[in-house]
Amino acid sequence: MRRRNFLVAAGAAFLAGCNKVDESRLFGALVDGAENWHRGIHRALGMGRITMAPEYTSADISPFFRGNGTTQVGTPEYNAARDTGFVDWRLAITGLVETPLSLSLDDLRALPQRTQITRHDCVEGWSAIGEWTGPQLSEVLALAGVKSGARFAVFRCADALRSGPYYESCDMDDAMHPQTIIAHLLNGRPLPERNGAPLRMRIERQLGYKHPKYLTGIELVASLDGIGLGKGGYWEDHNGYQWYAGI
Ligand SMILES: Nc1nc2c(c(=O)[nH]1)N[C@H]1C(S)=C(S)[C@@H](COP(=O)(O)O)O[C@H]1N2
Ligand SMILES: [Mo]
Repeated sequence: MRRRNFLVAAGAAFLAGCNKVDESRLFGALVDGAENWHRGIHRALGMGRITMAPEYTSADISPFFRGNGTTQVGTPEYNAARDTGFVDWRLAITGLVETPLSLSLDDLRALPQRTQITRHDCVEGWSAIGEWTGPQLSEVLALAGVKSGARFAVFRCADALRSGPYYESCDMDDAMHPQTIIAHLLNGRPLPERNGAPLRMRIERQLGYKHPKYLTGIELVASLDGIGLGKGGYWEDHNGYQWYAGI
């Protein structure tokens, strides 16, 4: 929260010193509410598309990357998939794309890979540093071809919590960000089940709950209205978490 308050303060200072922003726009930003304010400032300061989340060295890697939320999926389908090394696992790319795709782990491993050592921050008050490897989401979306009108990427997961399967979403700035990857390795090894085997998103400019595990599908949509209860994610819908969780 201290960082967020700093961001808001820095944003206000930025706007105050910026004569391109007239007062009506400033007023608009203020009445849009704190979340849009946060998002707007984050983007205005160039912290969305352009800047990178900090990356660390191998010496910084946490000896144990804890699991949080679902740590065992527990369905017969998942257990069967896991026990056969996820050979039949498919990631569906659907929605506002020219060519819907159904990608195997081998398909994803054949794409150019990005490895990044980043810090994961959970709102529950813990952090861990890990090295993640996988293709950039932008690479996969380039294969599928993004249709005009796509504004959000929605992520579908294999685990069901109390109110149904986990899901999340991000805007196209985060979807196309170089550090947004579909990770299949943690610290050079296939993901442990607790950390989302076989695939999980890393959206490094966002808090922990924006990194969906046990990924089965990515859908590009024009609006989040029809997704879950309409707030764009499981915790947003069921626990009032903010959709824009930029750090
Ligand atoms: N499918 C799914 N993804 C999820 C969750 C979950 O319960 N299910 N929990 C989220 C939360 S709150 C956090 S902090 C991180 C935890 O990632 P980890 O288990 O690798 O530590 O995953 C996020 N992604
Ligand atoms: Mo979390």
